[in-house]
Amino acid sequence: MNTKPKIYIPRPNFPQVIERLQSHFEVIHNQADEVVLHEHYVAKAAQSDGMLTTGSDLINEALLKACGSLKICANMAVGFNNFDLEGMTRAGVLATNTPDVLTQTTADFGFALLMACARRMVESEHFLRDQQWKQWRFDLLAGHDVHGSTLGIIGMGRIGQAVAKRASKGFDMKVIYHNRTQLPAATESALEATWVELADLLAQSDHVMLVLPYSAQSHHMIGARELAMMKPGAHLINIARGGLIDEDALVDALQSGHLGGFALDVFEGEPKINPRLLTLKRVVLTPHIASSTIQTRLKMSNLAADNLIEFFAHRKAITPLNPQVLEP
Ligand code: 8YV
Repeated sequence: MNTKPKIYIPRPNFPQVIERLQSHFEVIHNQADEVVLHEHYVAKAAQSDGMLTTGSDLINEALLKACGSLKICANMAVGFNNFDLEGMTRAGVLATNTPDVLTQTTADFGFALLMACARRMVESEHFLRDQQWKQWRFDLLAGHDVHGSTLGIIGMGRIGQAVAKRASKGFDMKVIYHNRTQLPAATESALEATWVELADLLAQSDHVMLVLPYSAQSHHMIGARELAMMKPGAHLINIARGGLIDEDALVDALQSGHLGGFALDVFEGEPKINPRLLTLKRVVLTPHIASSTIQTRLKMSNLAADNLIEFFAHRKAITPLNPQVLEP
């Protein structure tokens, strides 16, 4: 008897994608959105041949050890810091992610956070709802211009470039960026973006946006020292991963009056939030939703599903992260 491969999906997902997967696989899913205790998660993964994971589902050495039949983890995310990629490769487990499909949506949201933060939109709404608006004032909730100002982008991959395009073409901003590798001259000129050293980027930018991958090397790359190097009154926006920033240093930099504000879509230890962040006014805090439009999340989910289907049907993948696993 031909048994179907087993796929474990630890978090709720689009019913139509689950249905698609059910026509190829035996699917163990959690549509009820029950909080999965770590040991149950490992136990279910251990019965599976493949998983459809999200950025919150850890695939580490211990899980790989316990899950001998696991052959593929298809992440519904472009980031994959939840994967021990080297461990997966050693264990012969294929890792895939969902690049491209979320680029524009995520860049839109980064820009929305930049505008909301610079123009103090969330704080203004609270002010109004709290019935504090008594009369017009010349400096009422005055923010900082976005158009014509300088945006510093740290990490110039697909999403960074999509943010740069919005900034230079749509808002006439000066765009500087810092990245391990400099973009080809033609791309730089099309984006009107200039590579600078990190220290120069921090010193010159009115707004700094983080769009780089998180790793042991980039952990807390923005700490007290880097924050002090930022222009007084500047804004910091993070749509990458929370662990890039030392959150306590960030709160200190705002409370001292050095920073003008910040906007975070990602947090270290999310969904738990550093309680100090919750007491601040000139900040915008959102629950990791930069890629969250129905259209884009559906594309991400289908791409993760396509990777699973392609792998079990043809031992191939559309967006593999460790393609060496597929080599004979
Ligand atoms: C996801 C993300 O929503 O793609 C990423 O790397 O951060 C987000 O788009 C999140 O990781 C859930 O998978």
